[in-house]
Amino acid sequence: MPSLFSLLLLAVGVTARPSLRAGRQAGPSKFVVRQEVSATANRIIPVVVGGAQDVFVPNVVTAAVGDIIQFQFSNGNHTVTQSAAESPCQPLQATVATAIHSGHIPFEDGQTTVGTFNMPVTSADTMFLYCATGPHCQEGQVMIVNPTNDQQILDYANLAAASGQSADGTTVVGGTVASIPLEVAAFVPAPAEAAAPPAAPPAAEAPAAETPVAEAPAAEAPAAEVPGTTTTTITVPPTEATPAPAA
Ligand SMILES: [Cu+2]
Repeated sequence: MPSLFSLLLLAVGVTARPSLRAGRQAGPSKFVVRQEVSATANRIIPVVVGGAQDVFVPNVVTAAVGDIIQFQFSNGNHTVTQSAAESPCQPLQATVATAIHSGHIPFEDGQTTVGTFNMPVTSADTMFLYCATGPHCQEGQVMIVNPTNDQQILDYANLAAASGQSADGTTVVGGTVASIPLEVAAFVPAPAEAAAPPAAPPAAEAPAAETPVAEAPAAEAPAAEVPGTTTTTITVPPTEATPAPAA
């Protein structure tokens, strides 16, 4: 009896899996791109690079030969660089001269155009891509074109996370660097950082009441990882002696 019951459980487990998978694919709208992209060729497939998070969206694309993947570079400074499957975060360019590399393409607050890298798909082979900026690759900024199974992107991301450091590509290869107007881009830029705080206030006491507007958004700005963008908005009064009664 127990064995029959466990057999039943097994059967249920087996049949449940496909529907789980289907549910996953049907999930967020960004993955709809993947489903629509399988049949015909000669389409432009947008992929957003960076933004509020250092990722590719979507990070799995099924493309036909003749399609063009248009990487649209959002906030930060990123690349699209091809690696071998087993060597994430390392440029395949080092051994294969035709391997993809976009170069570094930034997006800064206030930009009205968006840098793009238009990559024609010339082969149906699986292609492994990463961002070569800083630790972005280790942090998960990787993607796959034409994966052979659903697990591949996870394996690639895990391998990337375990890799030591990224290496940069050297030459822009495999696509065209261009730009599009921001209003037709596939993303809304991350909120601009608060404007630089006003020059040092002459009086130490006055500004406290005047500045509540400037302080709130600055703390929320998600740009902690962007190199060279240190916003020091917290104005600490010179006097430290403030015996706080609270523990
Ligand atoms: Cu990046």
